[in-house]
Amino acid sequence: MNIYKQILASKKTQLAVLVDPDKYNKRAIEKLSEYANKSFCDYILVGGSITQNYISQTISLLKTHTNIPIIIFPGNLFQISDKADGILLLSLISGRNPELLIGNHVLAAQFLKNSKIEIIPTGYILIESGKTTSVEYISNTRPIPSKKYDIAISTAIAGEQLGLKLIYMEAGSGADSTINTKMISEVKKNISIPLVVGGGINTVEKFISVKNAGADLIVVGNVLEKNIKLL
Ligand code: 1GP
Repeated sequence: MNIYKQILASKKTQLAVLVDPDKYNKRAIEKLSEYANKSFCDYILVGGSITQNYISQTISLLKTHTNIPIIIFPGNLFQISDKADGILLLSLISGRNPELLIGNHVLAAQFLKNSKIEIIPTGYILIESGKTTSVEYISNTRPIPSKKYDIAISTAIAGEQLGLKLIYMEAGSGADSTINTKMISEVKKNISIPLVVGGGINTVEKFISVKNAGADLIVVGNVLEKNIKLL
């Protein structure tokens, strides 16, 4: 299976469910898998801003309950594992923190080269969402202001020009508001690689508006920790 080809080939907006290993115990993982298997969940992302433990165990447990592709969404260097099917190799291109642009990638490079997991180079763009999010604080970077469309567009274009394969626009997990639909549609119009959008999408209505704005892949995490039935 090639995850990136699957993303490119999809004719519909796809859904990725985010699992933070710190927030899911064994029972919760079983339940999530049960719901994911009977819903339209296309991928499971595993990771979190400060998660350090259990990523391999979480992935292995998920794999005993589902065949949905598991992709690491690494919040830090502790979150790499060869148990997953793929990894979003994030470059935090909205920020100017060299460790998150290249430093950590150098440290992880040989491990990833020796593993069999699919590497998906991803331009990660933080957008301001009304309050300081964990990812903003931990990454020590400033998000792009929510109405600065030109900065977001140029950042996404630069990511594509650098050869990145996905653009992931992030409001931050549990964000008060999702990225506004004009920002999403303006960025989408200006790139030809798939656009991933996540952060604060906690109702069906918000999901549909992000979808209609042009997201190719939507990431939902926080709300499912509280109400898995929404899936
Ligand atoms: C966070 O975009 C993801 O990195 C998902 O956000 O947890 O708010 O759904 P939520």
